Amino acid sequence: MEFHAAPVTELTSVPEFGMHCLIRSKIASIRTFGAHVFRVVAPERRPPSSRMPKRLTANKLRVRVQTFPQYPTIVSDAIFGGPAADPSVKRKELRAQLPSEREKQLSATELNKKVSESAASLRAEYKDFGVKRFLSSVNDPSVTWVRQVTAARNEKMVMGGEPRPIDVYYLSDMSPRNEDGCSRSLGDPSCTAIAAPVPPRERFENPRTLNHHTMLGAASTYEGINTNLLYAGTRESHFSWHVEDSLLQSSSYLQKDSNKFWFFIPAPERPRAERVMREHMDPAVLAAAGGDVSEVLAVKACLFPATLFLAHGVRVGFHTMETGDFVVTGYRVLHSGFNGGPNIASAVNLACTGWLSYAIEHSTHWRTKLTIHIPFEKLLVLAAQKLADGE
Ligand SMILES: O=C(O)CCC(=O)C(=O)O
Repeated sequence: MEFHAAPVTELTSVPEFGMHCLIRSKIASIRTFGAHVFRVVAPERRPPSSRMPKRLTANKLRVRVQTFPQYPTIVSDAIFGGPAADPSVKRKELRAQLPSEREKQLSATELNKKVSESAASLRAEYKDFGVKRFLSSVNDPSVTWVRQVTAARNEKMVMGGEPRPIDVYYLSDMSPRNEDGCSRSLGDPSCTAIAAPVPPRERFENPRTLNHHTMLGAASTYEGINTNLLYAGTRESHFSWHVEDSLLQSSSYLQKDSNKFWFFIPAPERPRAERVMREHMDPAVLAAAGGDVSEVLAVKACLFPATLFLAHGVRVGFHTMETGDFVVTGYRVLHSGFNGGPNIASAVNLACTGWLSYAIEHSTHWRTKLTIHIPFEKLLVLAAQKLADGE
């Protein structure tokens, strides 16, 4: 079985009133393939880029520090021939069993230096870097945490083998500058109740306008959901398997430079994919998550190789994202991927009425848990009002 290619529609321009109509026209394709790609071929037709926030030289940036090969922790010991977890041993809570999200505060100068050192080490060590190398390095046993039991019968994690992982820096989830005038970012002057007039062209041409016409356009501001965030990728930086908050659709636009590589699991394949994860996940981790795979996924630390799903009969989509591509993932579509080198992407969530059934399911599942609850009932009423007003 092979990855299926996500379908690509070539565009000669971004439609004046945003892309939501185009996206809606491809809903069936998104459901089948997990994602649909809109490629704005001509550079001069592409929307203007969102820009990184201005910063003073002294300002520190919050940078995610990853490794290549990645630290996997949540696969079953059985994968590497280890003993099964001992149920009598005291376990930590879920987050403590997963790789700690390493972060560093770096100035732009420090970051640039680290990124070039990292790229040089990676080039020296992995000349053949690409999709194949990435997939074979996910859950590489030489960088696997091994469980050890202390005298007090507690469990601790130590690194197995003699790993030589290289630090990789990912500047992700960055709020862009507000000057775009799309009124969706906190602090944007037009985010106030009485918005300052903004030239329509500026709005419509910007990738951030994607959700102005979707149900989320009527929602209050949820930073990173209906405001876009920027992702400054570096060689070998990755994003783990996850679904979007509130099971929303996502749209990621590659503004410039190196390719981003994506894997998608279409929504109908989700139960099968969850079964594969459940079977290969460390039982202790799963137990800490109350047996709920979505709880583990929510921590965004799952690094199963996409080929594992393929090998178990799950349909998996793949796409090599180029500059000018909008990758739109469907509701509740699991996706993961990595960056081939330095690049900048801008991503935002969106929701059409098809989202409602997912919103109900999501709120039922997460009702008692700490997460963002988008008041979908209110959005439904607002959407109905808009319709009644002929908008
Ligand atoms: O580019 C990234 O790191 C995250 C991509 C993603 O998951 C999305 O845009 O939905």
